[in-house]
Amino acid sequence: MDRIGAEAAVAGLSGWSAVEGRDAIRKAFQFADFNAAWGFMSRVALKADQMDHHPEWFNVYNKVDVTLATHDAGGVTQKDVDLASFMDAVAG
Ligand code: H2B
Repeated sequence: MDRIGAEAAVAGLSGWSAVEGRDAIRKAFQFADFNAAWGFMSRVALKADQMDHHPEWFNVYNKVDVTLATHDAGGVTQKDVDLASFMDAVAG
């Protein structure tokens, strides 16, 4: 899959930003509590596995910090935009 780059990717997304020093995008999600954060992660995990496209993420209680890049492409592709859009829809 072709690289589109972080800047182009975030232009069409809400709340996502380009990571410094690497072609990747990130967003900090915040939920009401751990239950809501884990529910989000569970739904995203199933989708990510279906897509064979997996997030880098870090969870502390109600916060989930997500970084997306396509490792095979060495940067951001449409797959990252698609997964980011899914995450935004699931997060509500
Ligand atoms: N996830 C992400 N984010 N980027 C990839 O390039 C990628 C992946 N490649 N998940 C997949 C798995 C690949 O390693 C397997 C072998 O299909």
